[in-house]
Amino acid sequence: MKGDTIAAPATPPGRGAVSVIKISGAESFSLVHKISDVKHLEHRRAILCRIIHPETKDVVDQALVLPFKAPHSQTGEDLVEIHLHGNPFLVNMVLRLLFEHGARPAMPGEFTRRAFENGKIDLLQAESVAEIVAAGSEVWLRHSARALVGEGSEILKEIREKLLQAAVRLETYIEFPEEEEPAAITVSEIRSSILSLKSLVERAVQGYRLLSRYRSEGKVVLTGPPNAGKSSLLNALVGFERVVTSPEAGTTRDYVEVLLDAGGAMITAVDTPGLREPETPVEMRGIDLARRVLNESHLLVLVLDASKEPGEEEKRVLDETETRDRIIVLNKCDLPLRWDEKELENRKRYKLVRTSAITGEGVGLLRKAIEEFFLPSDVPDVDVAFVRERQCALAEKAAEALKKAAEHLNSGFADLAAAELREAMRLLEEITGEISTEEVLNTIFATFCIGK
Ligand SMILES: Nc1nc2c(ncn2[C@@H]2O[C@H](COP(=O)(O)OP(=O)(O)OP(=O)(O)O)[C@@H](O)[C@H]2O)c(=O)[nH]1
Ligand SMILES: [Mg+2]
Repeated sequence: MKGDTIAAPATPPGRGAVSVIKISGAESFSLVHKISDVKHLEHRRAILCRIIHPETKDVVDQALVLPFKAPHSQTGEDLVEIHLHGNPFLVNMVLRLLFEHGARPAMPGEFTRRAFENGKIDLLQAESVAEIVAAGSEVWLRHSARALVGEGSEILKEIREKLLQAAVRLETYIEFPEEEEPAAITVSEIRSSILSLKSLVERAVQGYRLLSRYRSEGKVVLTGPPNAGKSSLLNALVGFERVVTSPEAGTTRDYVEVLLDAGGAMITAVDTPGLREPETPVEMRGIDLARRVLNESHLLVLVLDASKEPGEEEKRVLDETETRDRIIVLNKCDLPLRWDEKELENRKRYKLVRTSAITGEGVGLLRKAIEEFFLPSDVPDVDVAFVRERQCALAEKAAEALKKAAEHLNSGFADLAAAELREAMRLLEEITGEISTEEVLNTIFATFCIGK
């Protein structure tokens, strides 16, 4: 129910310096009075108090209470944050007290949903809250933060206003052609303004497509023929012996994931079984799984044995991974080179690196190449920061409507053009949530976690 007072932990479960519980709704202040010794709650004034069990009078914790009076709170309702010591039993005890005295558990994303429904933020901003929490890299964090502070929303609003003006001018022109300036000027002016708005929207979509690769933690998979030194390289990358290596081809049977901390991003590196004609059912299963992981990854490190004459197996993996973002590694470069490097240089790749997992040569370069892939130095500059596929799908439709509007103007159908402009406006309003349905909102907020 909309008017209920809701409560939920705002910090992840576990032990730490503090855990925060959030309460929002008309009863929040009176609930805090019930479970604490606080006499007076004042907007934005933090108070150190005792949480006291209302029936047994036991002291539960010493806590910091931070009240916000409606409408000047995150949700636009009365809201209180209780900062407890970070212990999961404590959080549960206090939540239980709140639930026993009138609050109910918040649903996923319910605080943000209330903020949206009470006009504190628009839908683009609400979705960016979820993206900030889920971001797997600094690049995505920065992008989502731009959306959160409303940069995208403001520009979308401006675009809508301009479209509205254009539509109004067109409609006046349709009804009273004689009152407008010379028709040719009006139409061509409107047309060029529509086209520039269209490219603004398209640029935002392109920016999203380029950047969304950095949304979640990066995944890099080491692949290649058996015995090329994939596992040895993974060990060299993490700096200790994490996986078994041996001169025998087919040593690695399962894939193994490790986390690499790349400064601005967490990257999962995955060692996989060598790709070849499997000799046993177990190996076949392992290779199947490896291919699945390979398909889910953002980047491949294709490891080749530099000391071995390239054969069919090598050619096959080079061809098979041609369409993927990949770093080609010539490993075992401490041994005599049996490869024609020219041939490799002609192959499509992100980088070509020579390494020796034994001496450590080139391992630093490989690590740097992986990090650079996940932490781009030149992030595309966009005016509107879209953070979700939903927003882009609507924006693409809006750009399509604008394209049609311009075409109609070209063919002299001003009324059809005006209708397309209205359609584009409606689509943009869906992005920011001026128009929304219960169903759409339910889907969006279900992806949030509880307490947000
Ligand atoms: N000289 C030399 N030997 C290496 C190098 N890297 C790996 N080796 C050796 O090559 C053999 C195979 O290494 P692994 O790391 O097990 O190779 P892999 O690609 O994981 O092999 P599979 O798991 O069987 O597909 C081992 O005996 C390693 O010691 C290197 O850079 N130089
Ligand atoms: Mg291996």
